[in-house]
Amino acid sequence: MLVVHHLSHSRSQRILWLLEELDVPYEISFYEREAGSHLAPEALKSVHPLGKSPVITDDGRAVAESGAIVDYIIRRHGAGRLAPLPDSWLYDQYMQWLHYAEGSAALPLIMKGLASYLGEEWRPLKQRIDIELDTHLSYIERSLGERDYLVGNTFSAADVQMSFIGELAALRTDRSRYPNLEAWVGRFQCRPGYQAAIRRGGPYALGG
Ligand SMILES: N[C@@H](CCC(=O)N[C@@H](CS)C(=O)NCC(=O)O)C(=O)O
Repeated sequence: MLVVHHLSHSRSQRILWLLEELDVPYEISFYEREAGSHLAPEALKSVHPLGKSPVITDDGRAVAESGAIVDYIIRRHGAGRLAPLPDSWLYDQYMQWLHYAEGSAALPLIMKGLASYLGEEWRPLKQRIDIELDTHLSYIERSLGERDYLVGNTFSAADVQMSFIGELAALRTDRSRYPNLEAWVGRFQCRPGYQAAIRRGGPYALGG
């Protein structure tokens, strides 16, 4: 049985969502963030040395890092759903979004959260982060253009992987400056699979 090691209010929400979209059976092992630090509890390190979420176990083996987990679930349990055909150009675009979410787009969002602890003398760094943030959100905004979803205008696992970026953007900037992105977030949050994942995994509120 596939087990999602689910940290409250975290990126593992999107793994629950993907499994709900695919209707793949799974169990949840719940972990609460530490009071004060909001870090993951030590117990997650017994699943994977990083002690981060998401991490899944399937047939006793652990897979960490959300892009790799999404790819694993699609390949092993997707039965051809929620991803383009592997030999198509759309698949190359799909793969780009899968890597881009955590490899590039997440960085300024995470940095901006951490930089909020720094004083006024760090203003040049904060300005640089804001420029980077706008570069990435503008790119997503343009890519969405007139489309409803990121790859070929069809909902795919790339939208699931990128969802954290769209959601966290609301906390880090005025997201309404990116209307296509804002509409895309509203669209995917209405999906029955997204709602089912919240019912099963518990409340999901990004912060910090
Ligand atoms: N790039 C990793 C990021 C993993 C990560 O940092 N997860 C956060 C939750 S959103 C976490 O586990 N934070 C708790 C901690 O660092 O102790 C992924 O996408 O899986």
